[in-house]
Amino acid sequence: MASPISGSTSFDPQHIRRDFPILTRKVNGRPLVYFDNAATSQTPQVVIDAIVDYYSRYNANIHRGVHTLSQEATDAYEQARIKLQKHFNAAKSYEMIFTSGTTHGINLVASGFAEFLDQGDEIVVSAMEHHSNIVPWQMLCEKTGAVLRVIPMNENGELLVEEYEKILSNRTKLVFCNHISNALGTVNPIAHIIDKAHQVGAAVLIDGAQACPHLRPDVQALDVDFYVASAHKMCGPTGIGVLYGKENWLKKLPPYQGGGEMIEEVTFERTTYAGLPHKFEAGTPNICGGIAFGVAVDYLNEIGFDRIVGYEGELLEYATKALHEIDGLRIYGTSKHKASVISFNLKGVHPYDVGTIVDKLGIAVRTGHHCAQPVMDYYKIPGTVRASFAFYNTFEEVDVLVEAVKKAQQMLT
Ligand code: 7TS
Repeated sequence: MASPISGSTSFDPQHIRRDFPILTRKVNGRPLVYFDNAATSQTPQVVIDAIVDYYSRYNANIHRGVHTLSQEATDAYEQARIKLQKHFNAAKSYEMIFTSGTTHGINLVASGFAEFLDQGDEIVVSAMEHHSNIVPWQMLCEKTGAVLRVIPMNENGELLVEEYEKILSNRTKLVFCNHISNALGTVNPIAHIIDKAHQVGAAVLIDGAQACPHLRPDVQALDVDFYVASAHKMCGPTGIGVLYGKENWLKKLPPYQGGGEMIEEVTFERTTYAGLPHKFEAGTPNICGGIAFGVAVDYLNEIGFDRIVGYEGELLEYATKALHEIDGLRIYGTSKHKASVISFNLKGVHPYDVGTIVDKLGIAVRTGHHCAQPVMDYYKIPGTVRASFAFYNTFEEVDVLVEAVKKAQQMLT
């Protein structure tokens, strides 16, 4: 299939690729084709520079020193929090809590909610959650006697919204759903999910790990109670993420960890906690990571999410069509509302074997259950091959993948 002209949305991926040093490397003697962006994205030079600059010029602990370096580091870290506030359109910068990533943010909320749940209360999750949005709620149910309910999905990988509405009742205390599924790429109707949950008085946490690389959520417009994301899927470093929480919820939730910097006053008899956001940020945080996260968000906004989503949509359409043409290839996740994630299998072939062969050809894809075993159980498969695209990928790279999958098929069947 002939590739369409790259940049038909006034987008020049070749120009953008120059920002990413890793994209020039070879793997197994071939140019790297990086299609594992849903696992982690690659890092542009500006973010690498910010990390080097921090450790070269102003590495110091924050919020505790009067010396210049400490003040510079504190300012840069707090500036990053403000960048995140603006990015997510939160009302207050202290509603943005730095975490180590999505998993940490979810666990922080789950552990705090133990105080608000009674026997028989209900927690609702979707059928297409990542394990990090299932296991913490199961642990919470064990601790509190609450019951986990599941929003089912259909063969296309779309949530059954009418079933969700039937599950909701005055017993529902919390609803959790991913904005975009990592295993299927489905973009879920979260505005509707949030609205319906609020009608029965339940709080909602949206897992934005897969959405934030592709779109810019407006937490006030969504009226969401909690929203979590990881920097490493947004061109930032690993080990840093953000939890947005509405001020009233964050005030009510107890701290997740005790330690330095999260207190107002400590005696051996009693401790009073610091205000937001420090109450949830015990100990020395990932200072450099926070600063670099802010730089990554600036970088994405400079490119512009409209352009990112437009171009990735073209890549998705092109790749879907080309892969469909391979006999015996099935794509899982065919919702009309999809991000640039394609999960597929070749008939009679284990996904791991496809992954191994395409790696030999320089292509990075993920294989396995993608930490979403219930999704795999639904389709009665052990896993899939998953190609996930970012704005720095090209149509030519899709062609390389399609040829490699054909080759794998010839070798394995
Ligand atoms: N939620 C979703 C929807 C995810 O896709 C992931 C990571 C997480 C939560 C956890 O994020 P973390 O940054 O705390 O690890 N997903 C994947 C993936 O699809 N392949 O590798 C990691």
